[in-house]
Amino acid sequence: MGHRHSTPRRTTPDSQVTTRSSAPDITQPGLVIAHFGRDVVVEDASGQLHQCSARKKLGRIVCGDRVRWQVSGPEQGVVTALDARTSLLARPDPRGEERPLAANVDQLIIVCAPEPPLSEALIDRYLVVAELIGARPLILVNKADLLAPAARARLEERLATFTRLGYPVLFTSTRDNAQVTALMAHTNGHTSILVGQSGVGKSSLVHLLVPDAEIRVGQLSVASGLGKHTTTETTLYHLAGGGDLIDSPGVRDFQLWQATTEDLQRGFRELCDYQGQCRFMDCRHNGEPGCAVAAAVESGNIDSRRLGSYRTLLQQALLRERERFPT
Ligand SMILES: Nc1nc2c(ncn2[C@@H]2O[C@H](COP(=O)(O)OP(=O)(O)OP(=O)(O)O)[C@@H](O)[C@H]2O)c(=O)[nH]1
Ligand SMILES: [Mg+2]
Ligand SMILES: [Zn+2]
Repeated sequence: MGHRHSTPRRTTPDSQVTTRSSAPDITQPGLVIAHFGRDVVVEDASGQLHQCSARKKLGRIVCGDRVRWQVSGPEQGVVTALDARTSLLARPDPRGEERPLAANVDQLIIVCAPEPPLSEALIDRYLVVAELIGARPLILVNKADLLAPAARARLEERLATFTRLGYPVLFTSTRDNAQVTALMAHTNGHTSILVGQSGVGKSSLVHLLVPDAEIRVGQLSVASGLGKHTTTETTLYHLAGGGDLIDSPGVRDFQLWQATTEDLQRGFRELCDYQGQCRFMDCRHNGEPGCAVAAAVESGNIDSRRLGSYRTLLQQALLRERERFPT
């Protein structure tokens, strides 16, 4: 593949291209704060945004990626290299193909609310993803202001299984500053992504946690040339207290189209404790005789709803494996 240097230098006298930090052909480090197909918005070391195209061989570059890039015009550039990722969060498109969504995330904030109705099965699926990419999960119940005490107690009871498994559960309301401050203690110093159904309040939380979010959105729409920016795209913001927060567009449903049976056994944390204790070495905890997990459900050590959720996902994974390797 031939090299393509010698980006034409603009000759306009007032052009920014001649300043040192934006001199062409000098590779600089950058952080991807938004992506639109093959185009990305890269933030340079001084916080300036540049719309960049990415070389095809680099694959899909996403929000949170650290890259090397070069100026190719005023506020424009080309990404030339992609740094190694510590994690990659992907989400299947409607055809079941994985699309990377965000990179280098260390905390997955699973946002739920009383409205739209909360789904434990959806939380289970997000928890599997968090376990698999090695991100710390945080279950957030937003719009807590809508909950009367009795309804709140019922919801806490429904979520107690997650707490018992060691997953933090936090109630918040964007109508209550103290609760937003409590959330900051969890986000400071981390690269977190907010995920969950549409309308649970992810973007509203971002606007409270990131005071200059509005300004950022304005800069981003200028840099991307796409006009008014909406949460149809994933966007990274810097937190005042250190760390980053990524807002992602809401989902109606989130399926684990690529998870293997092994992934599921790793993704359901409580199953790992029974590894090697079943009669069969390759027990899938799906009704086999002498299954230690089934015994743990009987004795109340494993939640039967969680096992049911695991088995539903297992059936889907087995079906896919059969389709892929027909006998
Ligand atoms: N009562 C109440 N309403 C809230 C709260 N947080 C957000 N809302 C409202 O919920 C609606 C949806 O909020 P968004 O922040 O747009 O939700 P989102 O999760 O970003 O939705 P998508 O971008 O579609 O995924 C808005 O009308 C908010 O004002 C809250 O804590 N309490
Ligand atoms: Mg939103
Ligand atoms: Zn078993």
